[in-house]
Amino acid sequence: MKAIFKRHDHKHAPAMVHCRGATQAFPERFERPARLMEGLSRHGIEIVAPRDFGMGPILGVHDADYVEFLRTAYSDWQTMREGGVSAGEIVEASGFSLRHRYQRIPAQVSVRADYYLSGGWAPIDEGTFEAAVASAHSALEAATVVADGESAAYALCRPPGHHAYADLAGGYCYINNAAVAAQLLTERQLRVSILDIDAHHGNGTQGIFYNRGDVQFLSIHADPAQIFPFYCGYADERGVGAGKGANLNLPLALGTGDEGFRQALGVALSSVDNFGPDVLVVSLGLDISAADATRLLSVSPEGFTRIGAEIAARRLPTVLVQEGGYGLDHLAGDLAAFLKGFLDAR
Ligand code: Q9C
Ligand code: ZN
Repeated sequence: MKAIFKRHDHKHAPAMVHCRGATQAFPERFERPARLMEGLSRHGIEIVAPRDFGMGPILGVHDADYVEFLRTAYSDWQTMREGGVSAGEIVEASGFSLRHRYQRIPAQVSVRADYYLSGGWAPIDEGTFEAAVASAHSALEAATVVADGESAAYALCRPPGHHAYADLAGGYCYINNAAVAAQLLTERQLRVSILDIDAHHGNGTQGIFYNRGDVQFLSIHADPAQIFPFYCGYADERGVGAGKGANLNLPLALGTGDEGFRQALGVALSSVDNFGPDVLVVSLGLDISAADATRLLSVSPEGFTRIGAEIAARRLPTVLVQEGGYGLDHLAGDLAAFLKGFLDAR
């Protein structure tokens, strides 16, 4: 199995964000890829750079006005007249926007930031757009090599993607890497299931495919009534129109450990069996770890190995897409533990 990562020197690395009047540290850190690469190296996995897929496949999932905002927001923000910001300041949502029956999205970058950035956890700095595009290209490369016949590939995506909707950033996510990969696969006439095992509900991915029957979305996550993204991720969200029945949420009580997670995984994987996909895309969040600072769920290293093995036992061509996981000290060990199960069972 190959891993895909675009080494880059751009700095998508906001230090602090402002949220509800408080200044807080940004947990999705620049150092994460090095820790994840350490996990890959424990299995001797080769890391290659993605091809340049340009913007075409990204615009197959995201709205053009949203992508244009991401591209221009930082430089516009430095020169905006209405906000009185100082040079070098990052772009953040601070006010409100209307998403019901709106008619216009005016040009002021501050107004657009409120519209396109959901809350305080999707700041844009000088390197954000370049990093998000590179991250999506890694997912596209992994999807391409699997569509071309490899049995699996791992995309080391940073920033993560599963909270990004077609026209809305949030939760450290700007471009939805798993969705962009899945869309490429559907264009190769493949039926896709996306299994999201990040600790947070994959609301962006759900939103992108909610009315589609060619992509199934399944998410196991900590109870959204308690944690981000709050507004969706509940069990009664089953899809609409052609997508009716192709969306499955399995929320878990905060603190759920190996056994509870494995039960939910069994339910999700039987649903995958029923759907009968050609390819599986896994949104692989390591923030389900018992060692993660977020302390949402409590999966042990042995639990990760088991999860990897049960996913691999489906014998489906599989695209692994990195999502969350924030404790720098456990990322290598938990990724290596997942891959041990995943690689041994193939
Ligand atoms: N004290 C992913 O795991 N909540 N995103 C921030 C920090 C936002 C998580 C609270 C969580 C977003 C990809
Ligand atoms: Zn998460």
